[in-house]
Amino acid sequence: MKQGWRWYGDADAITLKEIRQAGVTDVVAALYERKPGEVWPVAEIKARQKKVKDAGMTWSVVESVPIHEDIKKHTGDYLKYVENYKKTLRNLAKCGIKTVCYNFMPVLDWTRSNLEYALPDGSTCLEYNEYELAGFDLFYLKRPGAEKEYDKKTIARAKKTWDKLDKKERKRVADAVLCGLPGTVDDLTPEEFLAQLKTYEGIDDRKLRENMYWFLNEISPVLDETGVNMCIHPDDPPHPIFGLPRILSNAKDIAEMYKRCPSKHVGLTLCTGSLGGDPANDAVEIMKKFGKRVFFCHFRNLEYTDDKVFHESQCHLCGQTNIPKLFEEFLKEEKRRGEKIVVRPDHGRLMEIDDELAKLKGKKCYCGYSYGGRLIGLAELRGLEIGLKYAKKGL
Ligand code: DNO
Repeated sequence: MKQGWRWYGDADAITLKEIRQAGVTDVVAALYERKPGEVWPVAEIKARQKKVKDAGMTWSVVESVPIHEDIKKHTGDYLKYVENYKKTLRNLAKCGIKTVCYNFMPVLDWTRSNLEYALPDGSTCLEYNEYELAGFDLFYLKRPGAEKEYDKKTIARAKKTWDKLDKKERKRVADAVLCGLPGTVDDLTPEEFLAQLKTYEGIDDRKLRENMYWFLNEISPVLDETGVNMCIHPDDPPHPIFGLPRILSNAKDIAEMYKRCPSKHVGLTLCTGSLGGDPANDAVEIMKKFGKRVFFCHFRNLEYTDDKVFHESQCHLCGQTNIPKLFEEFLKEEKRRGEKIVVRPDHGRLMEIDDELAKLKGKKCYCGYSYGGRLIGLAELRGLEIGLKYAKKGL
């Protein structure tokens, strides 16, 4: 694997020097200051690239070039935004950056209910509790029509869960959804969120899929011409939320996308944590079946504490997904291709060392993007790779 690490630019509490000392060769970054739909100018890409290069690493993966909501909805100025997207892809290719991660989740990016779930050792991680989310939807947001989308059992459990939360805890859930996570384009008030959800009325699962396939086929000639690989990030959680369709959640969705978008440059970011949000997903099988078009990987793991309630694991290798088995498949694919693939340790626990660093620097790291937790995650992955190669010379 190529050892990757997500860097949030100058705003990031973690410096490039610290990243390099973690063993990283490949930085995953974006022009965060550019809004969805804008063209990324070559000069700005080059400036960011130079910073990474001067620190002894390569900026090889973009995460993300966000897709404008008009493209997802196929309305408004979508044609202009698609042309802009193509220009950005060409500009990135001119600079030699040929791996682009993105997602096609409407309105929200990844979603959690608790950003500070405490583990027994006092470190914290991110948690997803379906019942807290449903409680927020039904009793706080009071989204019109929401009660029709949950079954009776879920509503009863969501009510029980929500009734138990005090005011502060309810706000914790609301903030986590509306403004807590990196990737979220804009922080939203409940009113703004409801208004955005309304703009998706009439866009059902099938329509959103067709819009995505249209977009990918529209940019495919540029991908074929430049060699840029587009790798979609799976939905997180991998099922519809707040009445919004989610269309890249499992093997069936990936198969349909591959079939409908035949360019070999239309591929996948294999994110084990996102896929693990549905226990029916088997990431090892997904790697086996779709590996040829996996261009980038996020490795992490989940632990379930209840039905539909999970948090990120203490160890990147242990939990819901069999990462060692998956890594074997990953190494086979690298061997087949004759090329290494960038992997980044996705998310990490917030540890004592991170609190100390934040005090020293006066800068907090982004949720999930701590130094301590990811340092351990990357070291575990590195150890696994060396161990597997040592044990199986054939890999
Ligand atoms: C969360 C990330 C996502 C991801 C985007 C890609 O940690 O994996 O925010 O970057 O969905 O577009």
